[in-house]
Amino acid sequence: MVAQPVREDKFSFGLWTVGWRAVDPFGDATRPALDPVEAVHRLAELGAWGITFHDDDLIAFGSEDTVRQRQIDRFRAALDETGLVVPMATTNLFGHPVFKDGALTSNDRDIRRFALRKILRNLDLAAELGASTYVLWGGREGSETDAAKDVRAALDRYREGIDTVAQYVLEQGYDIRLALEPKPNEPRGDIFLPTVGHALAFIGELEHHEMVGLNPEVGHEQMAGLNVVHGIGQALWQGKLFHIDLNGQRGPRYDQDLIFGHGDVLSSFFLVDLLENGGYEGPRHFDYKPLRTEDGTGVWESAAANMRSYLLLRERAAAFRADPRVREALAASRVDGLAAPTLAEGETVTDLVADTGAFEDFDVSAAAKRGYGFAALSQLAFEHLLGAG
Ligand SMILES: [Mn+2]
Repeated sequence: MVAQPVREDKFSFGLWTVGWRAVDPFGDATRPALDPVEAVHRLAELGAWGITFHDDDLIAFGSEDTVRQRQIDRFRAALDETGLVVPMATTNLFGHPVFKDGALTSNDRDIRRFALRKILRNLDLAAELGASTYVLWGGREGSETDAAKDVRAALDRYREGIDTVAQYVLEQGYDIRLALEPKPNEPRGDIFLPTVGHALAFIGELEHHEMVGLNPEVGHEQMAGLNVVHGIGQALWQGKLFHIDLNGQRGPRYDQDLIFGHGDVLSSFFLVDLLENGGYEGPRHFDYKPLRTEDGTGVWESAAANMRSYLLLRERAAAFRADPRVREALAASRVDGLAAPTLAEGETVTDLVADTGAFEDFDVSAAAKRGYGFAALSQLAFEHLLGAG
């Protein structure tokens, strides 16, 4: 019997996920609009802990101040009633036609200034609602033709934009960290900061790099054909996993935003194992889209399915780690051996050169013959994943 989701699991959902009306490039909406207040209540009933939003998910673009305030008040009242928290917020810098050539990297300076103001206004709201992470996904930051962009200038402006937002957070004294979300393509033909690796390298160039990390999305790395477990592992290693978007994706194709686990299930298993054992304590945030075929019932069933998938995988990963056969297989595969530094304590490179056992007298053919037993280890993981462990 799988555990039911509880607040301590830190499951959160974007308002735009359950609220997606299923408009796609080929067809109209298949579902009516969802009131954010209803989303808060339904998610709380299902056992979620948090809800996140883009400014425009909560308040329609261009709303008058009184309308905006009324929406915020209704939303806040629903949060107070249910105890749901807002751990993260973000800005929609992709929906309105004004952002068709990007926001922070639009060739049009006035649009870049407008985009910054749009971010700062929603940052104030995020702080007011208690968010500790502010995500920046640059969906329109990119191009379809290399003639359209000076990439180095675009990165200068991208850096300037993030530095300006970080400066504002510091000046306002907000307890908020920024998290960049990489994606290789869609909606732009090519998006800047396409992968975890690109974004990590970019962060190193920022003035306030210490307060900027990542919000990687499972499907986005997989769209680029990359191993998301390795990407998340490196983000953790660099202390930059500030937030995460969990979902499913079947290889390099359009962004599917499937239910978590409904894409590469083995990768999902190892990802949960990593998150649970790798020191990540942030939200388990689902950025998925209920299938276009679903009605209202299907929307909430799919929301529950994300949490259930995570809990099942967490249970299977724990069983995998606790199995004595797995421990033996890990030892036989020398997985722990990788944790031992390659040079001895105090050993210098000169000492290494003087060590004939490391080279001149090293039995290369014997070492080359030894198998690693990874097949057996991998099969044990697979069997635990299927509940056969
Ligand atoms: Mn996605």
